[in-house]
Amino acid sequence: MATRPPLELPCWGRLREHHAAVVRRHLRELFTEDPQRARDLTFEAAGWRVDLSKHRITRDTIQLLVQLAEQCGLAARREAMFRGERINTTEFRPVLHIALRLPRSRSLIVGDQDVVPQVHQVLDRMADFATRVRLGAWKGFTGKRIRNIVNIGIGGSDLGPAMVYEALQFHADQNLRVRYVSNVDGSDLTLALRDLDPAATLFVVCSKTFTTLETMTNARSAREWLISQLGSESAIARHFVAVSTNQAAVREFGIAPENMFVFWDWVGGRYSVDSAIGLSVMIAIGPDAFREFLAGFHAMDEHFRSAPLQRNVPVLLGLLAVWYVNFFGCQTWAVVPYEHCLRRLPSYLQQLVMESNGKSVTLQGEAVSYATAPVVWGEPGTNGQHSFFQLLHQGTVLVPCDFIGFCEAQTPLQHHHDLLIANMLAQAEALAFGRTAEEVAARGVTAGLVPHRTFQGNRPSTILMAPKLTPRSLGALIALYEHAVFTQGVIWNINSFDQWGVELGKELADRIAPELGTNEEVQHDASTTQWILYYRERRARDGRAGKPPARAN
Ligand code: G6Q
Repeated sequence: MATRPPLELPCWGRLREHHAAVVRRHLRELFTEDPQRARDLTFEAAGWRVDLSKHRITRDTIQLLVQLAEQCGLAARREAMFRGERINTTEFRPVLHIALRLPRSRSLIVGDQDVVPQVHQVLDRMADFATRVRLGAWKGFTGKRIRNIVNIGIGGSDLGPAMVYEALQFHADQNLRVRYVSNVDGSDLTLALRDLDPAATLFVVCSKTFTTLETMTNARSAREWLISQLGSESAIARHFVAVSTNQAAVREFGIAPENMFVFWDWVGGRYSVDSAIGLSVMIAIGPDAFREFLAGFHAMDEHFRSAPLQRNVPVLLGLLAVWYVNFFGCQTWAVVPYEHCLRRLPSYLQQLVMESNGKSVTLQGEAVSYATAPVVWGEPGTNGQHSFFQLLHQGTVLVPCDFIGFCEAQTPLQHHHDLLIANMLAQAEALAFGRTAEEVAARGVTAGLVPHRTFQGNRPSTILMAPKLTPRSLGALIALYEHAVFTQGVIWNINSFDQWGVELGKELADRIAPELGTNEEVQHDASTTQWILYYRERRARDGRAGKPPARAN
C-alpha cells in the first residue's frame, strides 16, 4: 500500500523530466522513428485488442509508469482486493465484484465463509426465475404472460443494467419489452408505463439499500398504479420482485422473500451489474448468455491479476490516465463507441470513473496535492463527429479519446459497418497525425484559409476492438475499465470504492422536500430560501398544493 503521496515517489520526478521531453515530440516523428511502434504498443486481453501506439508515449514512458505502479504497491493492493481484504477503508468492507464472476469450481473465503457458493446460489435462483418469465411459466395476477419488464433503480442500480440491456439488444428476447426507470421526475415513470398493460408487466425494484429516495418513490407509485389497474393488493406478489441487500425493507415494502434476490455489501453499486442487479438483463438475454457475460468479466479479471504490468491492459489504461491527467494536465477524457448499441456506455463509464476516483482526500484522510479523476464524457461515433469532434481536432484543450469498435456487424448491413469502422479509424488517424499547413497549401487551399484548415494532430487516442459485441466481450470490456479505475485509485492513493460526495445533496433534498409543501419558516442561505418561497408560492397559486412530499426514508 502506498504510504507516501505519489508525488514523493522517486519515479514521479523522473516522469516529470521524461514528460518535458515527450511533450515536445509529435506522434508523426514517433511513428517515423520507430517502425515497430504500432505492433509493439498493441496489446491483447480477454478477446480485446488494444492499440496504445497513438498515445504520446514512448517505450520509456511505459517503463516509468510501470515503475510508478510498482512503487505505489499496485500488485499488493490488487492482491488485497482479490483476497477479499477490507480495502474499502471508509466503509470497512471488502471490494469483491470479482467474486461475482468466479466460476462455480472456485472458492473465495471471506471471514469464515466461502462466498462463491452464495454467488452461484443467487445466480441459480435468478436463472430459474428468468427462465420461467421467458417461457411464460411465470404468469401475472390475471394469468397473463409477462411481456414487459420495468427495472426501477438509480445510479449503480440502473446505469449498469440499462447500458448492458441496450448493448445486448440483438441478444435479447424480442417478445419482451424492457424499460428502465430511474429519475424521481414523474415523467420517467409515466412515460415508461403509459402504453403498458399492467397485467403483463413485471417490476424489478433494484436498490442495494432499499431506501433511495428516487427508487422508493418510483416503486411506490408503480405499486399504486398496479393495484389501481388490477384492483387488488394481492397482485403485487406476481408483479414485483426486488434486488437488494436489505431484506427487512423489501419485506416491509410488501415483496415476499421468495421474490427477492440478494447481493452483498461487498458489491459497490457501480460494480453491481454482474450481481442480481443484472436480473432484468438476464431475463432479456437468458441465463446462458448472462453466464457468458460473467465469463467475459472473469477472463479480464484473470488477465488483470496475472499479466505482467507492462503488458497488463487495464493497468496500462489506468496509468495512461495518470500520465495525461497529472503530467499533461488533461481534465477530461472522451469515450466514443463506434457501435450504436453501446450508446449508454459513456454515461456508465462516467459513473464508474467519476464516482470512484473523483476524490480529493487520500486513504489517510489528507488533502491530495495532485489532480485525480478526469471528467468522462462521450457519445457514439459517428454522431459525435458532427458535433464535438471539431474541438477534439482543433480546440485548445487536449482530450484523450477511447474509440471502441467491433470487427463484425450486428446486422446484415455490412456496408454500414464498413463505413462505421472506416470513420473510427479515420478519426484516430486524423487526431494523431493531423494535416500540416504545407500539406494544406499543397492541396491548393487559398493562403487565407490555410490556418483554418490545418490540423495540428498529436492528439492521443486508444483503439479498442473485439471481434463482435457479445455478452462475453461486453463483460470483458466492463472489467477492463473497472480495473483501469482501480489502478488509477491506487496511484492516486484514494479510496475508489466509497462515494461520500453524494451524501450532502441527498441530505439537503430530504430536508427541503417537506418544506416545499408547508408554510413553515425555512432556514437556508438567502438564495435557497428565495427559491423555496418562490416555488411554494407558484405551487399554491397554481393549485398544486397537494400532499407534501414524503421524506426519503
Ligand atoms: C454506486 C453508488 C450509487 C448507488 C445509487 C443507488 O456505486 O453507490 O450510484 O448505486 O445511489 O443506490 P441503491 O442501490 O442503494 O438504491
